[in-house]
Amino acid sequence: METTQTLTNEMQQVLQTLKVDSLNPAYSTGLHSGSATEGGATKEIHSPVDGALIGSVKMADEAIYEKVVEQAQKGFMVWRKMPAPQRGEIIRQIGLKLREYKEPLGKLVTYEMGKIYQEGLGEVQEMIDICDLAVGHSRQLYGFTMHSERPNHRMYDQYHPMGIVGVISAFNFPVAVWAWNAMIAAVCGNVVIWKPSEKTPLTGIACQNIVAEVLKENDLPEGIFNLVIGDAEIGSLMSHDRRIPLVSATGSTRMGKKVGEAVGARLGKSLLELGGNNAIIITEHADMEMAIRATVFGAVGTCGQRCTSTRRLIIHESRYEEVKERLLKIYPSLSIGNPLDGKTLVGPMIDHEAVANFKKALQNVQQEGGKLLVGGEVLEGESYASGNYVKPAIVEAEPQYEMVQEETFAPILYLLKYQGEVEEAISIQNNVKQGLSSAIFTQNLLEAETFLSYQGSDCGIANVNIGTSGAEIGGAFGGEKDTGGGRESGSDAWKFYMRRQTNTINYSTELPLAQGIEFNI
Ligand code: UN1
Repeated sequence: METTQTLTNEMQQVLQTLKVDSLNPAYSTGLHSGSATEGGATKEIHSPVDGALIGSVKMADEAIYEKVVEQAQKGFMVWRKMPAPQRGEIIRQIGLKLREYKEPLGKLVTYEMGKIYQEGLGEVQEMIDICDLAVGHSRQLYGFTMHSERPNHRMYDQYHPMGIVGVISAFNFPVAVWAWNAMIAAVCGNVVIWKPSEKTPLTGIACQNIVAEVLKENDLPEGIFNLVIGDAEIGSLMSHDRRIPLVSATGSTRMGKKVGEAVGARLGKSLLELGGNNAIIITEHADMEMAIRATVFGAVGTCGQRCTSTRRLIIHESRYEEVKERLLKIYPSLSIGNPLDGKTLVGPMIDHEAVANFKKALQNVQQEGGKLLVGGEVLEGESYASGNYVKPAIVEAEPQYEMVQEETFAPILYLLKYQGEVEEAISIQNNVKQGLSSAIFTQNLLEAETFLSYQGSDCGIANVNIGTSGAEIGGAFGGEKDTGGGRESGSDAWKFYMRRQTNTINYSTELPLAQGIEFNI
């Protein structure tokens, strides 16, 4: 971002409240004992909102990374000894602290990432919600008891902490996705090393400070939650590091494959939440009002930069013209601009590279035969000086187009037509490499249940009369195929963060063998 403005008073205040003194390299690595001479290159962070320089961070090098891992190992020795309900108490306090800081943190998310303030607040709320869920888990890390086939034997399974959990997160949910992983991992007795996106490290520093306050108030070591700001090199060190038994990574399929391969090669565990190519099906029995609202939120919310964003709209031919007409009325009236302004619905994209990808995808799809119906322009003028503001686009396309098959992380909605029964729409929806989120709008029970059945959507998330984005934290979140197969957040996702052990205890004076085997010596 070439346009560097000075920080507004409001933002200076926010940074102060969150104690984000990013120019202090110690904070940038999460090591409060660090010194200014340590670390690699310095990276400037500019806001996508106005191009202003928000701060500079030191990128970690291998030496810093080593220090962070050592710190985490020490933290684990303390943390794993605490009974889970006591760990839950610490997470309860983190949830309270997040409530206190909800507004400044939400604002910083908006300013550093570009999503509208309502969504920035929503993201912090997601963190608070996951803390509450983790507190509940702290007394419910249940295993089963089984009946042994041998007399006077007892059998059960239990869950133990694993050690260090590595979290690699993306720019688009700079804080919530860390919290999903970190709070669940921590309540299970693990410590966390977090590598936030290098595009949004300042919100990472803010979270680190919030958590550090709670740890300090409870006389706990800071190595329980660790931060390491670095580039792909650090991600690679984490993926190859046997001291990190579980790496959870969110981002592109390309990145996830690298992480998965490296972690798999050492037979570690990886939890991958990667690209989506999410579709909404609008059937002939849809409530159009609801379908349109969900579509617009899904397609332009977060400027099309959610992994759950709606990218494809699969419409029954009988409703196609109606949908098109309604969308073409709404799109030109979307307020695009400063995401801190309460009236704005669409903020900027994260950076110039994202804008270039948006333009390129539109160019490519038109070459394939797609028809651009609305949007696609990059906005110019003083209010858009960062150069990151675009008009969300709608393109009439065919399901098999290369661009339609790909995830472009941008506000582009492809309109696709289907004929006949709902099975036809489901087949179009499933016929992509990704498998994260999906939705159907219908008032017809048969269509809805078919969509949810084994022959329905092949995605990790399948919704009826709800859009593709905006999942609650209570469910397990993730998807199939190129989305990576991981599940994080709610339901029983916590089990993946623990080491499972089966225990059999013999309280007899005999030593019977299972399966009735006789072995007399
Ligand atoms: C993401 O985009 O990586 O379901 C996560 C949603 C949000 C999370 C998205 N709760 O849209």
